[in-house]
Amino acid sequence: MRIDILTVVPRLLEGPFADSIVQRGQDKGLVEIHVHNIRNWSKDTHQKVDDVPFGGNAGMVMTIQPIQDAIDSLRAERDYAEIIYLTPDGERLNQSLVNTLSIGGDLILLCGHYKGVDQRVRDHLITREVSIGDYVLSGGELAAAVLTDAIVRLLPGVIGDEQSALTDSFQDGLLAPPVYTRPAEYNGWTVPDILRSGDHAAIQKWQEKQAFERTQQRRPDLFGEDS
Ligand code: 6GU
Repeated sequence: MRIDILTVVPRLLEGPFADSIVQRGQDKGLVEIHVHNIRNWSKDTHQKVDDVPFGGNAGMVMTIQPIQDAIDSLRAERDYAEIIYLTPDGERLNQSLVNTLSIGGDLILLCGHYKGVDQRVRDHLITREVSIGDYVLSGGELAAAVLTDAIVRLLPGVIGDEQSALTDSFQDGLLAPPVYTRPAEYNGWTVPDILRSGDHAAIQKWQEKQAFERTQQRRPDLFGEDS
C-alpha cells in the first residue's frame, strides 16, 4: 500500500512515521508513506499556496492550483482508491472506516491548513472527507497521522500475531478487556486469579465478559452502532 500526504507543513509529519509500528511497516516494504510539500507545485513567484477569502472573512484559504497539480502529478503515476481531505466537518473516523480503507488501495491524504481549502477542491478533486473527532485541530496533519497509523497497523504482516489487530478495542465492536503482567502482586495489588489458572477456556470467557461489561459501562453507544 502507498499513502501520499499533501501538506504545507511537512515537518509536522516527520515524527509520527519514523518509529514503532509504522516504521516497521515501511522497513518491511508493506507500506510506503510519502509526505509532499504542496508549495513545491505552486506556480506563484513566491510559492504562495493561499489567498484571502472571497466574501472578506478572517483567515486565508488554500488555493486550487498547487493542490490540483500535486494530485494530478500523483495520479499520473498510479491509481488511487480515495483522495481524502482531512477536515473537522468530514465523516467521523471509526474502526469500520479504517478497516475499509486498509483494504481499498493507495490513498492520497490532503491536509488543510489556515481556514481550509477552496470549496472547489472539495467539490471536484476529493472523493472522501474524514474527521477524527468533534474538536478542532490547527490543521489536518495530525489527523492524517492518526488515520495513517490506524490503517498501517492493519496491513498484513505489519504487526505480529502476538499483538494481533483482531484483539484490539473496537475490532469486534467491544472495548478490549483489562490486561496484566508480572509481578502477580505489587503493593498488595493482585492479578485476578483466573488469569493465572492456566484454564484457557475459562480465561477467554472471563475476558469476553470483561470486554462486554467495560463496553456497557464506558461506551454503551457502541452497542447501537455497526462496526
Ligand atoms: Cl481532520 N482536521 C482538523 N483541522 N481538525 C480536526 C479534524 C481534522 N478532525 C477533528 N478535528
